[in-house]
Amino acid sequence: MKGQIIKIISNDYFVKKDKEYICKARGKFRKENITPKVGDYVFFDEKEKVINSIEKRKNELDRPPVANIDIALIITSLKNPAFNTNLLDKLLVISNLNNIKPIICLTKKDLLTKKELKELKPTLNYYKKIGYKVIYNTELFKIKRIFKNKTVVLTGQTGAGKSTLINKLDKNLNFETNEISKALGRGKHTTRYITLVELFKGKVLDTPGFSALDLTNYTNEEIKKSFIEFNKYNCPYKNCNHINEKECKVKKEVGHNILKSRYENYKKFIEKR
Ligand SMILES: Nc1nc2c(ncn2[C@@H]2O[C@H](COP(=O)(O)OP(=O)(O)OP(=O)(O)O)[C@@H](O)[C@H]2O)c(=O)[nH]1
Ligand SMILES: [Mg+2]
Ligand SMILES: [Zn+2]
Repeated sequence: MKGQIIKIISNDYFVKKDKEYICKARGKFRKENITPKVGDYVFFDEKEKVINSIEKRKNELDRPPVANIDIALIITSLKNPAFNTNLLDKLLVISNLNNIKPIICLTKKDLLTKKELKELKPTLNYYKKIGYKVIYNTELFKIKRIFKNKTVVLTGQTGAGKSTLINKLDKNLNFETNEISKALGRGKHTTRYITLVELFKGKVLDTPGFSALDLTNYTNEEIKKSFIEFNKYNCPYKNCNHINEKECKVKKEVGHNILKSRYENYKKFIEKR
Protein backbone atom coordinates (compact mmCIF):
# COMPACT_ATOMS: atom_id res chain seq x y z
CA MET A 1 0.00 0.00 0.00
CA LYS A 2 1.20 3.49 -0.76
CA GLY A 3 0.83 6.34 1.69
CA GLN A 4 2.52 9.53 2.82
CA ILE A 5 4.49 10.16 5.99
CA ILE A 6 2.74 12.94 7.89
CA LYS A 7 4.63 12.86 11.20
CA ILE A 8 7.64 11.15 12.74
CA ILE A 9 8.09 10.69 16.45
CA SER A 10 11.38 8.92 17.20
CA ASN A 11 10.98 5.53 15.46
CA ASP A 12 7.26 5.81 14.80
CA TYR A 13 6.30 6.85 11.31
CA PHE A 14 2.72 8.09 10.92
CA VAL A 15 1.70 7.08 7.41
CA LYS A 16 -1.54 8.36 5.93
CA LYS A 17 -3.50 6.43 3.37
CA ASP A 18 -7.27 6.38 3.90
CA LYS A 19 -6.48 6.43 7.61
CA GLU A 20 -3.33 6.71 9.68
CA TYR A 21 -0.99 3.79 10.25
CA ILE A 22 1.83 3.95 12.76
CA CYS A 23 4.71 2.09 11.13
CA LYS A 24 8.33 1.21 11.74
CA ALA A 25 10.98 1.51 9.05
CA ARG A 26 12.88 -1.51 7.75
CA GLY A 27 16.38 -1.87 9.14
CA LYS A 28 17.79 -1.56 5.63
CA PHE A 29 17.11 2.19 5.65
CA ARG A 30 19.52 2.74 8.49
CA LYS A 31 22.10 0.48 6.87
CA GLU A 32 21.82 2.40 3.63
CA ASN A 33 21.85 5.68 5.56
CA ILE A 34 18.43 6.70 4.28
CA THR A 35 16.17 8.67 6.61
CA PRO A 36 12.48 8.67 5.80
CA LYS A 37 11.17 12.23 5.98
CA VAL A 38 7.80 13.84 6.49
CA GLY A 39 6.33 14.30 3.01
CA ASP A 40 7.80 11.05 1.70
CA TYR A 41 5.52 8.73 -0.25
CA VAL A 42 6.18 5.23 1.01
CA PHE A 43 5.17 1.68 0.21
CA PHE A 44 4.17 -0.07 3.41
CA ASP A 45 2.66 -3.27 4.70
CA GLU A 46 -0.50 -2.31 6.56
CA LYS A 47 -0.65 -5.58 8.49
CA GLU A 48 2.98 -5.71 9.57
CA LYS A 49 2.98 -1.91 9.91
CA VAL A 50 6.33 -1.54 8.29
CA ILE A 51 7.66 0.76 5.59
CA ASN A 52 9.31 -1.22 2.81
CA SER A 53 10.49 1.49 0.44
CA ILE A 54 10.41 5.19 -0.31
CA GLU A 55 9.24 6.62 -3.61
CA LYS A 56 11.74 8.79 -5.46
CA ARG A 57 11.59 12.31 -4.05
CA LYS A 58 10.86 15.43 -6.05
CA ASN A 59 13.17 17.25 -3.64
CA GLU A 60 14.20 17.13 -0.01
CA LEU A 61 15.62 19.38 2.67
CA ASP A 62 17.79 18.57 5.65
CA ARG A 63 16.70 21.49 7.80
CA PRO A 64 13.84 21.09 8.26
CA PRO A 65 13.97 17.43 7.14
CA VAL A 66 11.04 17.28 4.69
CA ALA A 67 10.43 15.88 1.22
CA ASN A 68 8.36 16.64 -1.88
CA ILE A 69 7.85 20.35 -1.31
CA ASP A 70 6.45 22.84 -3.86
CA ILE A 71 6.46 26.07 -1.89
CA ALA A 72 8.30 27.41 1.15
CA LEU A 73 6.40 30.01 3.09
CA ILE A 74 9.31 31.75 4.80
CA ILE A 75 7.82 33.10 8.01
CA THR A 76 9.81 36.21 8.81
CA SER A 77 9.18 38.19 11.96
CA LEU A 78 9.63 41.96 11.82
CA LYS A 79 10.03 42.27 15.59
CA ASN A 80 10.30 39.93 18.57
CA PRO A 81 12.28 38.07 17.25
CA ALA A 82 13.93 40.94 15.39
CA PHE A 83 13.89 41.05 11.60
CA ASN A 84 16.84 38.94 10.46
CA THR A 85 17.96 39.23 6.83
CA ASN A 86 20.70 36.66 7.39
CA LEU A 87 18.21 33.89 8.07
CA LEU A 88 15.87 35.11 5.34
CA ASP A 89 18.64 35.18 2.73
CA LYS A 90 19.77 31.70 3.76
CA LEU A 91 16.26 30.34 3.39
CA LEU A 92 16.00 31.94 -0.05
CA VAL A 93 19.26 30.25 -1.07
CA ILE A 94 18.01 26.88 0.17
CA SER A 95 14.64 27.23 -1.57
CA ASN A 96 16.14 28.33 -4.84
CA LEU A 97 18.65 25.50 -4.90
CA ASN A 98 16.07 22.83 -4.15
CA ASN A 99 13.52 23.83 -6.72
CA ILE A 100 11.09 25.16 -4.13
CA LYS A 101 9.22 28.39 -4.75
CA PRO A 102 9.86 30.77 -1.85
CA ILE A 103 7.21 33.16 -0.61
CA ILE A 104 8.20 35.64 2.10
CA CYS A 105 5.50 35.98 4.75
CA LEU A 106 6.08 38.84 7.20
CA THR A 107 4.69 38.67 10.73
CA LYS A 108 4.28 40.99 13.73
CA LYS A 109 3.90 44.18 11.74
CA ASP A 110 1.50 45.20 14.50
CA LEU A 111 4.41 45.42 16.96
CA LEU A 112 6.25 48.04 14.91
CA THR A 113 5.96 51.77 15.39
CA LYS A 114 5.28 53.79 12.24
CA LYS A 115 8.89 54.92 12.30
CA GLU A 116 10.24 51.37 12.59
CA LEU A 117 8.07 50.20 9.71
CA LYS A 118 9.20 53.12 7.59
CA GLU A 119 12.82 52.20 8.22
CA LEU A 120 12.25 48.60 7.16
CA LYS A 121 10.25 49.44 4.04
CA PRO A 122 13.15 49.90 1.58
CA THR A 123 14.53 46.49 2.59
CA LEU A 124 11.14 44.79 2.30
CA ASN A 125 10.46 46.45 -1.05
CA TYR A 126 13.81 45.29 -2.36
CA TYR A 127 12.78 41.64 -2.10
CA LYS A 128 9.68 42.44 -4.14
CA LYS A 129 11.74 44.36 -6.66
CA ILE A 130 14.03 41.40 -7.33
CA GLY A 131 11.03 39.16 -7.94
CA TYR A 132 10.01 37.53 -4.67
CA LYS A 133 6.45 37.43 -3.51
CA VAL A 134 6.15 39.26 -0.18
CA ILE A 135 2.96 39.09 1.90
CA TYR A 136 1.89 39.78 5.48
CA ASN A 137 0.47 37.08 7.77
CA THR A 138 -2.66 39.21 8.10
CA GLU A 139 -3.47 38.79 4.39
CA LEU A 140 -5.23 35.48 4.92
CA PHE A 141 -7.14 35.65 1.62
CA LYS A 142 -3.83 35.81 -0.26
CA ILE A 143 -2.30 33.02 1.79
CA LYS A 144 -5.28 30.70 1.33
CA ARG A 145 -4.86 30.81 -2.42
CA ILE A 146 -1.32 29.42 -2.20
CA PHE A 147 -2.28 25.91 -1.11
CA LYS A 148 -4.40 24.46 -3.92
CA ASN A 149 -2.69 21.30 -5.22
CA LYS A 150 0.53 22.36 -3.55
CA THR A 151 2.62 21.12 -0.66
CA VAL A 152 3.70 24.11 1.37
CA VAL A 153 6.30 24.08 4.14
CA LEU A 154 6.27 26.80 6.76
CA THR A 155 9.80 27.52 7.82
CA GLY A 156 11.64 30.26 9.68
CA GLN A 157 12.93 31.49 12.97
CA THR A 158 11.54 30.08 16.17
CA GLY A 159 8.77 32.28 17.54
CA ALA A 160 8.13 33.96 14.19
CA GLY A 161 4.53 32.73 14.13
CA LYS A 162 4.37 29.60 11.93
CA SER A 163 2.00 27.56 14.06
CA THR A 164 -0.09 30.64 14.88
CA LEU A 165 -0.62 31.27 11.17
CA ILE A 166 -1.74 27.69 10.49
CA ASN A 167 -4.21 27.86 13.37
CA LYS A 168 -5.61 31.09 11.92
CA LEU A 169 -6.00 29.58 8.47
CA ASP A 170 -8.02 26.63 9.75
CA LYS A 171 -9.99 27.02 12.95
CA ASN A 172 -10.12 23.22 13.35
CA LEU A 173 -6.37 23.05 13.76
CA ASN A 174 -4.81 23.74 17.08
CA PHE A 175 -1.05 23.54 16.85
CA GLU A 176 0.79 24.47 20.00
CA THR A 177 2.03 28.05 20.09
CA ASN A 178 3.89 29.98 22.71
CA GLU A 179 4.91 33.46 23.65
CA ILE A 180 8.46 33.93 22.57
CA SER A 181 9.80 34.85 26.01
CA LYS A 182 8.33 31.65 27.44
CA ALA A 183 9.62 29.59 24.54
CA LEU A 184 13.12 30.95 24.96
CA GLY A 185 12.92 30.63 28.72
CA ARG A 186 12.30 26.94 28.35
CA GLY A 187 15.31 26.79 26.07
CA LYS A 188 13.19 24.93 23.55
CA HIS A 189 11.24 25.53 20.42
CA THR A 190 7.51 25.31 20.79
CA THR A 191 6.88 23.04 17.80
CA ARG A 192 8.85 19.84 18.25
CA TYR A 193 7.59 17.62 15.45
CA ILE A 194 7.12 18.28 11.79
CA THR A 195 3.47 17.70 10.95
CA LEU A 196 1.78 17.53 7.58
CA VAL A 197 -1.94 18.28 7.34
CA GLU A 198 -4.34 18.94 4.50
CA LEU A 199 -5.38 22.54 4.00
CA PHE A 200 -7.39 24.30 1.26
CA LYS A 201 -7.09 21.41 -1.23
CA GLY A 202 -3.36 21.24 -0.62
CA LYS A 203 -0.96 20.32 2.14
CA VAL A 204 0.88 22.30 4.77
CA LEU A 205 3.82 21.31 6.95
CA ASP A 206 4.40 22.99 10.28
CA THR A 207 8.03 22.68 11.35
CA PRO A 208 10.12 23.53 14.40
CA GLY A 209 11.84 26.86 13.90
CA PHE A 210 15.53 27.54 14.36
CA SER A 211 17.66 30.43 15.51
CA ALA A 212 20.65 29.64 13.30
CA LEU A 213 21.12 27.80 10.05
CA ASP A 214 24.18 26.88 8.01
CA LEU A 215 24.74 26.41 4.31
CA THR A 216 27.51 23.83 4.49
CA ASN A 217 25.63 21.53 2.10
CA TYR A 218 25.99 24.04 -0.73
CA THR A 219 28.95 25.07 -2.85
CA ASN A 220 29.98 28.69 -3.33
CA GLU A 221 29.02 28.39 -6.98
CA GLU A 222 25.51 27.30 -6.00
CA ILE A 223 25.17 30.07 -3.45
CA LYS A 224 26.26 32.62 -6.05
CA LYS A 225 23.72 31.34 -8.54
CA SER A 226 20.94 31.58 -5.99
CA PHE A 227 21.43 35.32 -5.46
CA ILE A 228 19.18 35.81 -8.43
CA GLU A 229 19.56 39.57 -8.80
CA PHE A 230 23.37 39.34 -9.18
CA ASN A 231 23.05 37.21 -12.30
CA LYS A 232 21.91 39.99 -14.57
CA TYR A 233 25.16 41.95 -14.22
CA ASN A 234 27.82 41.10 -16.76
CA CYS A 235 31.07 41.38 -14.88
CA PRO A 236 34.22 41.51 -17.04
CA TYR A 237 35.57 38.37 -15.37
CA LYS A 238 33.62 35.46 -16.70
CA ASN A 239 33.39 33.64 -13.37
CA CYS A 240 33.39 36.72 -11.21
CA ASN A 241 32.71 35.93 -7.55
CA HIS A 242 31.91 39.57 -6.87
CA ILE A 243 34.46 39.70 -4.03
CA ASN A 244 37.98 40.77 -4.97
CA GLU A 245 37.64 41.16 -8.72
CA LYS A 246 38.33 44.60 -10.11
CA GLU A 247 35.64 46.21 -12.24
CA CYS A 248 33.01 43.94 -10.68
CA LYS A 249 29.64 45.31 -11.64
CA VAL A 250 27.82 43.74 -8.71
CA LYS A 251 30.12 45.44 -6.19
CA LYS A 252 29.55 48.77 -7.90
CA GLU A 253 25.80 48.43 -7.45
CA VAL A 254 25.94 47.69 -3.72
CA GLY A 255 24.09 50.47 -1.94
CA HIS A 256 22.48 51.49 -5.22
CA ASN A 257 20.57 48.81 -7.10
CA ILE A 258 21.73 46.03 -4.79
CA LEU A 259 20.69 46.04 -1.14
CA LYS A 260 23.75 46.29 1.09
CA SER A 261 22.61 43.57 3.51
CA ARG A 262 22.06 41.16 0.60
CA TYR A 263 25.61 41.62 -0.58
CA GLU A 264 27.04 41.44 2.95
CA ASN A 265 25.12 38.22 3.58
CA TYR A 266 26.33 36.80 0.27
CA LYS A 267 29.94 37.47 1.34
CA LYS A 268 29.35 35.90 4.73
CA PHE A 269 27.74 32.83 3.18
CA ILE A 270 30.62 32.10 0.86
CA GLU A 271 33.47 33.10 3.16
CA LYS A 272 32.36 31.43 6.38
CA ARG A 273 33.09 27.84 5.52
N1 LIG B 1 1.89 40.56 17.87
C1 LIG B 1 1.93 39.48 17.10
N2 LIG B 1 2.21 38.28 17.67
C2 LIG B 1 2.25 37.20 16.85
C3 LIG B 1 2.01 37.28 15.46
N3 LIG B 1 2.14 36.02 14.95
C4 LIG B 1 2.44 35.22 15.98
N4 LIG B 1 2.52 35.92 17.14
C5 LIG B 1 2.86 35.41 18.48
O1 LIG B 1 4.20 34.96 18.47
C6 LIG B 1 4.40 33.89 19.40
C7 LIG B 1 5.12 32.73 18.73
O2 LIG B 1 4.26 32.15 17.76
P1 LIG B 1 4.34 30.64 17.29
O3 LIG B 1 3.27 30.45 16.28
O4 LIG B 1 4.38 29.73 18.46
O5 LIG B 1 5.79 30.64 16.58
P2 LIG B 1 6.46 29.46 15.73
O6 LIG B 1 7.08 30.09 14.54
O7 LIG B 1 5.49 28.37 15.49
O8 LIG B 1 7.61 29.00 16.75
P3 LIG B 1 8.36 27.53 16.81
O9 LIG B 1 7.31 26.51 16.86
O10 LIG B 1 9.19 27.62 18.05
O11 LIG B 1 9.22 27.48 15.59
C8 LIG B 1 2.99 33.57 19.93
O12 LIG B 1 2.85 34.17 21.19
C9 LIG B 1 2.06 34.19 18.92
O13 LIG B 1 0.83 34.58 19.50
C10 LIG B 1 1.71 38.56 14.89
O14 LIG B 1 1.51 38.75 13.68
N5 LIG B 1 1.70 39.61 15.77
MG1 LIG C 1 5.49 26.39 16.00
ZN1 LIG D 1 31.29 40.56 -10.19
